[in-house]
Amino acid sequence: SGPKGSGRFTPVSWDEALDDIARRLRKIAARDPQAILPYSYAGTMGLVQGESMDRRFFHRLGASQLARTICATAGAEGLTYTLGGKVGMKTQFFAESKLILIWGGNSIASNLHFWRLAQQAKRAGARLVCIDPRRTETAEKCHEHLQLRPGTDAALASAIAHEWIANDQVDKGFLDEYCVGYDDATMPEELRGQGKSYVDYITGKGADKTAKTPEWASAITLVPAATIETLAREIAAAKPCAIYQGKGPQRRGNGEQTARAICMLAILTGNVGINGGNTGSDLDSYYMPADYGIPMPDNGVETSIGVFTWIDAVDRGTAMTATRDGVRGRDALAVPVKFIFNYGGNCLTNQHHDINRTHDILADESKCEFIVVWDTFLTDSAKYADILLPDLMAVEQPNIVQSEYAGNMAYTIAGTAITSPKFERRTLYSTLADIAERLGQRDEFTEGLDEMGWLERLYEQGREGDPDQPTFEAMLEQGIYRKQCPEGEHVAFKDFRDDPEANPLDTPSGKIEIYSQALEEKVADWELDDDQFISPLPVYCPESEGYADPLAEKYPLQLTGFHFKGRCHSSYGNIEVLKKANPGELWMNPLDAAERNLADGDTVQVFNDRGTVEIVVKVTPRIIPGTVAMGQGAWHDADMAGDKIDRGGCINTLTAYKPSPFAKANPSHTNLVEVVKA
Ligand SMILES: Nc1nc2c(c(=O)[nH]1)N[C@H]1C(S)=C(S)[C@@H](COP(=O)(O)OP(=O)(O)OC[C@H]3O[C@@H](n4cnc5c(=O)[nH]c(N)nc54)[C@H](O)[C@@H]3O)O[C@H]1N2
Ligand SMILES: Nc1nc2c(c(=O)[nH]1)N[C@H]1C(S)=C(S)[C@@H](COP(=O)(O)OP(=O)(O)OC[C@H]3O[C@@H](n4cnc5c(=O)[nH]c(N)nc54)[C@H](O)[C@@H]3O)O[C@H]1N2
Ligand SMILES: [Mo]
Repeated sequence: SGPKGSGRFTPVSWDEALDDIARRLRKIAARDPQAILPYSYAGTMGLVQGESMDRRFFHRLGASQLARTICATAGAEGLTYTLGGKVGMKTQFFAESKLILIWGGNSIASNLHFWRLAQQAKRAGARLVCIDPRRTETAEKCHEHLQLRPGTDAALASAIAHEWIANDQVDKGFLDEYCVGYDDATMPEELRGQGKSYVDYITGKGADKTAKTPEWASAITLVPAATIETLAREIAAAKPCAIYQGKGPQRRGNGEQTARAICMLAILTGNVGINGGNTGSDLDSYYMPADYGIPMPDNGVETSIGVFTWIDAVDRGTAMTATRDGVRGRDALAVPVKFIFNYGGNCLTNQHHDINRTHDILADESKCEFIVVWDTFLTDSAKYADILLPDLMAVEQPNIVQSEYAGNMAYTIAGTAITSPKFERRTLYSTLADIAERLGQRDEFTEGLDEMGWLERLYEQGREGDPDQPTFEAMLEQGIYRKQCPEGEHVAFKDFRDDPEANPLDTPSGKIEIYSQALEEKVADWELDDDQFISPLPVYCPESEGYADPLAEKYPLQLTGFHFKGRCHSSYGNIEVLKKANPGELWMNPLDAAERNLADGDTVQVFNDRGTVEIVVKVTPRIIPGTVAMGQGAWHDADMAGDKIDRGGCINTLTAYKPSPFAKANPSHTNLVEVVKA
């Protein structure tokens, strides 16, 4: 192949390719198998596609592993300390809600399951309020839309809390019985009387001596103080009230804190665990009782790192530590990554941050020695492959897929190939079996089964957990099997609300931890940058590269992203008809456009120290002044041997590789840029 990123390849036969892959695997495994990183992604799923079979193959080799998913890492990790690991483990019933806040989620474009529930509530009389820097498709359909400056949600939440505390509107009974750290009386004993409780923070008796008044928040969020006061009154009066938190607010440099701060509003009003209320976090779905688990050999690896930090494992390797980089299971990473197997993902470059930086790291072949990419399209990530393998499309191979994010209706889909394989493309499983053969492990990997054999075995095993499930043959015939959550919709945390002694949360105290001592202890010896911050309380902290960062003098516009209606990430981003219907655009407020002499439809350059994107500007009051926005997932299109200007409009040319403080998650929506006419 040509240089990394060039996209030039020389055709070889499957035998040559597989011989080469097997030889490299053998060589690297002999040195240390943990230098091998299987990095499969969200492109495809199921029992014989997706990451399951490749995990089985690589676990046997002793390859390394990544922890957690990329979608809501910061939020989920943060909330674990407040609400425990059960967060969002249930769906939620909104029909009784009087008021629903849709906070940083564009559910019409990206999460229809929630929108269905919100509409049911709306028809029954609920008021919908959307909180987003953009007037999204969802905001258009709500009764009210509050535009705030991105990354400042925790300040807004704190000011609402301030109003309730000042006007005696919190649910004190709930806070006393179910929570730790609201006021001195519910603080851990040794911490009382030190100004460390949540009330102390809000009322200005804490370390920063600042009352979190609506005026204070207004200067930060750009939401008028009177609007904050009205919203506070409205939430307090609406019983029950639900706060649905999308993934936008937590996909940021201060995401862990923000997710916790928004949940405080549900906690303070005692809306947790009741019909029509919720925890203030995201939703989850009902899953099939059947367990189709693929037998996974033990890879004997003790460490894992956050999925976003894979590039550090290439670049800095064993310099990655527990207290600086969040390495789990050991003080430091044992071995740097030397071999990447990227299947069904565009996360080497297009979907990962700071593409130009990643390009330089991957181009240095003394770091990562070998990359295999396996996709159905020539994506930007594919251009970094040493060997690029063509897959069959999902509909061209047999598979069984279990439900994802399907709300209260779980499903299983079974399918057989609709055509015979065309051209030289091959399936993952049969090819892994051929590589295993070259490593002398075919029988251990396949157990003598082909794809249909595995599907039947795993499906039948799952049937033991769900007697209603049709037989394998009937399933192949009918294609889809659905199962309604037996309780209709769950009420999340209801068991805890009904009997907190018998059903404690899995936080250290068993209660909701507004003040988290566990978090405080965990990070006591962590090394953070000066502009990063972790607090045991859900406080507002400015973001690194937020509006208040001194860098804003050079790059005065905040750039925030969103999941786009015209694509699923980068998937379908190359389909011309979809691009025509959903053009890639940079949203900019008329005030910011006037300052820069820009008109709607102009081609502009969006840039910062990391790179430059060329894109068409959409001048619209639907975005708050001072902030610009573009959908994530557009196909990166730059001459990487030349000017590196990305004419495809991919936001990850501009995003920072700066893992969030303690989840070490992707701060995708937190960036500073400037914009000029191209
Ligand atoms: N800036 C920014 N970056 C982000 C995000 C953000 O909000 N902002 N969001 C992040 C999130 S939440 C996610 S989940 C990730 C998603 O990132 P990815 O998982 O990389 O998602 P896609 O870009 O859709 O890439 C899926 C790939 O799988 C391929 N594929 C599809 N079907 C098949 C198949 O049958 N076989 C094979 N072999 N390949 C197939 C597609 O062609 C595509 O290249 O992006 C993350 N990146
Ligand atoms: N059509 C489509 N649907 C998808 C996807 C897709 O790519 N395309 N991806 C899927 C996946 S894997 C995921 S993870 C989900 C993600 O789905 P969402 O939860 O919708 O996540 P985002 O699009 O990142 O952010 C949601 C909203 O947050 C806003 N936002 C950004 N920053 C802030 C902030 O600081 N404060 C507030 N209040 N709002 C902010 C954005 O403007 C956006 O409207 O969507 C899934 N659904
Ligand atoms: Mo995601």
